[in-house]
Order: sequence, then structure tokens, then C-alpha cells
Amino acid sequence: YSSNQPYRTAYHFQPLKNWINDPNGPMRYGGLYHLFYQYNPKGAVWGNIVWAHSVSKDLVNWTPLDHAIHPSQPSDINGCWSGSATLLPGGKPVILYTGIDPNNHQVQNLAIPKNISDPLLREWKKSPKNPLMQPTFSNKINSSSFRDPTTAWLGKDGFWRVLIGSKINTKGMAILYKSKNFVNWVEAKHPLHSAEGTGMWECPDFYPVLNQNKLTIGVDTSVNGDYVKHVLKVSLDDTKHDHYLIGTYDAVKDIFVPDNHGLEGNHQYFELRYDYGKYYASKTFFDDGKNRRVLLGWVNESSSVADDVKKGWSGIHTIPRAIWLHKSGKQLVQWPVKEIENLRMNPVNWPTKVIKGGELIPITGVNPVQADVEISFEVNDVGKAEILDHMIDPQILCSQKGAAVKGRVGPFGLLVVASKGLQEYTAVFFRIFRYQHKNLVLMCSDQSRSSLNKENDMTTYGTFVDVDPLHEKLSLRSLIDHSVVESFGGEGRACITARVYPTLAIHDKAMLYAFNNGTSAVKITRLNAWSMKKAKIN
Ligand code: DQQ
Repeated sequence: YSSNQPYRTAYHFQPLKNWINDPNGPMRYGGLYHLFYQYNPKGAVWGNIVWAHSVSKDLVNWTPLDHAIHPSQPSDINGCWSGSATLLPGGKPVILYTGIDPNNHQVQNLAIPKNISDPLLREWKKSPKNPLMQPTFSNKINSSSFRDPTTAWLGKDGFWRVLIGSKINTKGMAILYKSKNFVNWVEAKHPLHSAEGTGMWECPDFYPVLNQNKLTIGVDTSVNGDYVKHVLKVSLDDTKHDHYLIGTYDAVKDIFVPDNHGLEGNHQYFELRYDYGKYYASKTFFDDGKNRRVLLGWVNESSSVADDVKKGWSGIHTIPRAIWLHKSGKQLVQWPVKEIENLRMNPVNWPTKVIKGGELIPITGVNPVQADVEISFEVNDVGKAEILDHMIDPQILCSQKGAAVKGRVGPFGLLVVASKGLQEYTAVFFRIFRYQHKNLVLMCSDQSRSSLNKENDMTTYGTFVDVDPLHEKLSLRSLIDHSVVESFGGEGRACITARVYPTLAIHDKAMLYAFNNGTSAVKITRLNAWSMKKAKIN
């Protein structure tokens, strides 16, 4: 099976077959993690959407259960789209999701467990009052732009609040609804937040993060106070990326005020992203078992639809990531949940090693198609870095200066899923610039030579990483799993996920290298690499 399926993953979440997209309603209940997801039971392309369901003890190994929610009543007869779970006080779970009604209008529905003493929450019943929220003439909501309810939070006034993604013309918005009993919902006078020119906001997510000490600790969604900041994430239909804002939630006015307000309309407004590669429709939940907030996201294929149909499946989820506020307060940090480290085996460690300009060093002893690699670099020649004379989009900079373009300080990093003769490779690397007398670190994931099959989307991705290479080591971690490379730069300050479909670098034919294509030598202060065991997934 796996010999003709070189692109199936070994430790990333995916169903046995068919199409998967957004993670839905993640939660911890009955000591288990529950994950629902958008799924087409009938094929490898989007359609016939139901909520498939899997459970896990560790966020790594997953057991499939029957579909939890599927079209069965007028309010969802044409599809059960994305939504979220909320744990009511006392711990009773409820789900709000978008249904597509007989007129193809988007409406919001409630489902509750049939039997809350079943820790597997196998069966769900829908409220006879569905739909609970719907577009009307009076609220001016467009019935094709009204979807993806968030986890609800409880205000001090005893009202639950939930956000629904929407837009009016090109103004994207998170519409706010309130309810005392979770059944009767009333639209608030104004959205929680909106922004001109940003288009449809899909899959909004709104949650508190700690802003003082104990930063990595996560808190429940209803927590607010002086010591928290709030994050508003939206999946922009126009850019197909997950963007976020950090700010404060004014619970009296019921509005979100981003720290960068004033920049509305400027391209910098939605500059922050969870991931600068292929990544969408993500959702967080509070894990009360480990007191952390966990982020799950969907990664679409980069192969052709014809190839997806041929291989019989499409879409994976990322490794769940813990997410918290960076001590600067200016961005979030993400790191794969530590449970994934239980899959590590056969460690390879290098002593400190200098990698000279032009050098390529094989990393042997790990399985290059199923690996976890951590590497850190010390740079001594920052003064020799190339000068960047005007600011440019980092993704464009990465495509102009790919791994094959020689530099001064960098490019250095990893060549992953590489063929022996380097006809195929994916390069994840750093390149350092001087910009306005400061050091600027570029992180790239260069897929341009990832496959000899040119039917694939081989776009290069990139971002700047807020690390000062003069005072800090530059670290990179890549989780490599057959057709996915998930990379974390600067201890999780920048993430880039890429899909790759090599034709030569598959199975035991693939190679892994450290490389330096700059003129300056750099020091590898740390290399720890592991082969990864196969997880039990569905
Ligand atoms: N996917 C769902 C929608 C959501 C979109 C449909 C985002 O609810 O807006 O499968 O990927």
C-alpha cells in the first residue's frame, strides 16, 4: 500500500481516504481529545460535507468514530459546515455549526451530546429550534457570507457571546451574537470587529492569552482581565491565509481593539500570520489537562486535483501546536505539542561543527522522509551581510533569492526530501540582511525544486523572523513527513508549512543535508535529529 502511496503521512492527522478540510469543535472531554473535521465521505474533492470525528489520548494517535454530525434536518440538509464546541459550566459540551439550508442559505445550528456519560461523545442530537441564527432582511446579512461560529465565551453579565464570520461588500467582520441560554441568540448592535477591504472572514477564533509571567500557560476562553490580551484570528477568503491581531477586548463596549489600530487599510494591518506557508481554517481550544492553548490547522494539497483523485485523498492537519504570546507582546509563538516527541527514535547528535560557505553535509542515521530535525546556527559575520536597500515582501525576496542563489551570510539551513543527485530538494533556510543599519533575518521554505513533476504548486514561502543573530542563536526545527514539511524558526516565532511531492526522493531514496550557500562560514551549535515512528491515525 505505502509503496504506491509515497505521499501519505505517517504522523500527521488524516483520514484513511477522501477529502478533509477544516478542524472543527476541538475540545478535551472525558479525559480525551475530540477532533471533528470537515469531510467528504464520497470522494477526494470538496463536497457532501459532514463532521467526521476522531478521539485521542495524546493528540498524536487517533481513533476514528462514526460521523458526529451529518445533514438530517432542513437547517443543514445541504451541508454541515464549520463550527466550534463550548464547554458549559459543569463541563457539558455543546456544538454550534453552520448548516446549509434548502435555499442554500448559511444558518447556525446547535447540537448537544445524546449521552454525556459517554466519554466518546459518539452521538449528537440537534436542537429542534434550529436554526438559531439566520440572515434576515433586517440584519442585512448576506446569506452566503454568514458562517463558522466560534467557541462561545461567558460575560460577567451572564450572557454567552459567539462570533460569526461575515462581510458586507468587501468589509470583513466578526458578527457578535448574545444569549442567556445558548438557544435564543440576539445579534449585537455592532460586530466585535471589522475591517474594510479584507473580504470574507472565515473561521474566526477569539481567545485570551496571558500577558505577564507564565506566558506559555493557556487560559479558558471566558477569561479576561488586566493580565490578558486577546487574539482575533480570521481566515481571509481573499488571501487564503490565517491572519491574526493582538489587542484588548473591551467587555463593556463589547469590541475588540487591536494594538495596531490606526493601521486599518494598510497592508501591515493583517501582516501577522500563524503560518507563512500553506495553512488555513485553524482553530484553538483550551486544554485543561495541560493548561495550554492548542492550535489545529488544515493543510491543503499542492498537487493537481487529478492527482488527488488518483491517490484517493486530499488534505491533512498540522501537528497540534501549543500557542502563546511572545514576551515582546507583539506576536504569538507556536511549538509542536511535546507529546509528538514520543514518536522520536534513533537520535543523531552532532558536536559543534563549522559549515563553510558552499558546503553540503549529509545528516545520516535518520529516516529523511519521516524525521524531526532541530538545528541551531551561530553567525559571527553579521557585518558582512547583504544590504537590503528597500523593504520588500519576504515571500518575494525568498523566491528571488532561493537556496541556489549564492549569498554572503546565508542561505544556510536544511535540504530535506532531497534526491541523491539533488534533482529534487526542498530547502528550509535563513539569509541575513542589513536593513537600515539593523540585522534582518529572512526565513524561507523553497519548494521550487521539490519535484520533477511540474503539475504541483511549488511556490516558495518566506517571512522575516524577529531574532537578533548577534545575540541569539538562530534555530530551526523541521517536521518532515513524506509530503509535508512543517518548519519552525526562532523557537516558534515563525512557522512555514509546505507540501511537496518528490518523484525520486521517496521511501529510502531520500536524503537530508545541512547546507550553506553563503560565502561566510557559520557554526552549527546544535544538531539533534530523530526518525519518527508511525503514529496510529484512524
Ligand atoms: N470551510 C467550510 C466553511 C468555511 C470554509 C466549508 C473554510 O464553513 O468557511 O467546508 O475553509
